[in-house]
Amino acid sequence: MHDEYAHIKSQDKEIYDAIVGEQTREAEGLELIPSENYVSKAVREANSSELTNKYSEGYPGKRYYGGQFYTDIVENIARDRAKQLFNCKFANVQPLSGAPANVALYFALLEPGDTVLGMDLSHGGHLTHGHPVTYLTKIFKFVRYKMKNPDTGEIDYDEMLKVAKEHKPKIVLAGYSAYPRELDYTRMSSIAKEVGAYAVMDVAHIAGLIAGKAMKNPFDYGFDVLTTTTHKTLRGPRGGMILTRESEDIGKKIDKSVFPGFQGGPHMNNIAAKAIAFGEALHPSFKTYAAQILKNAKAMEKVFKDAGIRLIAGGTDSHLLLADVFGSLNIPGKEAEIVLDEVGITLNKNAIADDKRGPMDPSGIRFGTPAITTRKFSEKECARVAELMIETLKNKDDVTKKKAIREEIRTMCKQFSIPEVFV
Ligand code: DSN
Repeated sequence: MHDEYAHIKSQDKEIYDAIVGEQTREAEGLELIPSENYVSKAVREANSSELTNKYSEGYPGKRYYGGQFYTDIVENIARDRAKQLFNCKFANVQPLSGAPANVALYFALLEPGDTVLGMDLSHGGHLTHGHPVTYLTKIFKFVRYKMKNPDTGEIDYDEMLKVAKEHKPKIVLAGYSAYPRELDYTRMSSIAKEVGAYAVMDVAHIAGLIAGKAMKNPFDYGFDVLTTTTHKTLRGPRGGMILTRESEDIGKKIDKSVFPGFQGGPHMNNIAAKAIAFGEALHPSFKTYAAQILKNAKAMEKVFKDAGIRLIAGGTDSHLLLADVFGSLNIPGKEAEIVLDEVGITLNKNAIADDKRGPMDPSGIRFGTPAITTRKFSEKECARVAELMIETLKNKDDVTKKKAIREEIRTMCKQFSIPEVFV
């Protein structure tokens, strides 16, 4: 099993041990962090290929260094597959991850001092959507909209329009890292048009669900730009990407902003891995995978609801759930994360809407189904995992009970080993 790392083993024992440790942790535990997944062996092979040796500043056909015959092939394929997946006309596949993709996009479309209208961070927005700890807030202005009611998840579109009219943003931004509902894209893009802004969505969390046609594609409802990571539901290597529905003009600005505006040489090994993952996502089986992610999340939602545990937004339309464990079980998010880790379930503590507790020990936990669905869990196993989560939390000090749960999870993991081939 570990022979694939024979060279690391003979050369660098410390790193070898850490890699094998991680390999075992992933094999023997359940990954419920909704932004994580398992990639295919083909994706991992591309990531460790000779392409890591090559500098390729520029774009296919227009590079600054020689020797680009094969890198151009790889990047063109990645771009074409991305456009096909998201039904759009332009793709830049060079962003090193989601945060750099968002920063490059802001600099492509905005001037210093311009305004972005995004989701309130405590209601599910992301750091790069204007958290005060980021440098972005020194350059651009960020104004907010929220959910109207955290128990239904409905976005306050009237407030969004009001704030948009008042602040005249250049970007109306959708897309969240802790919000589980479908959006009214038509309403959002019309608000953007009304104030002369670009409608942009950071689809990082749900990119695979859009590509797999399990959730709506914002481009079909008037959105101009999507940014994303490639490693969450899309099940590719860690990385980012920017897509635009039509405009050649925006595309040119984005290319210039990613390179030379913001990044240096693209990571061509990673772009090859993206191309392979996009190829997998174009395969018909990916639609089945995406649909199953949603069914599995619904199965977990039912168990939590039946147990009377409050779910933010009242449940989920996507791959993720956010449970108010402090409000419902009097267990802080941090403790819940630790206790569940002890039985082999990895998830993350997370702030809930208008959380009274601090970000390092918030009221909620966030979890989801992309990785366990890759493992071929169906609704039955997901419901059982949800039951085990609740049982663990309710018996957090019962060592014997937790040991039994750990064993049950180990057995499930053996039965559903992590696959290496998806198509
Ligand atoms: N860290 C990612 C997540 O877990 O949602 C977002 O960048």
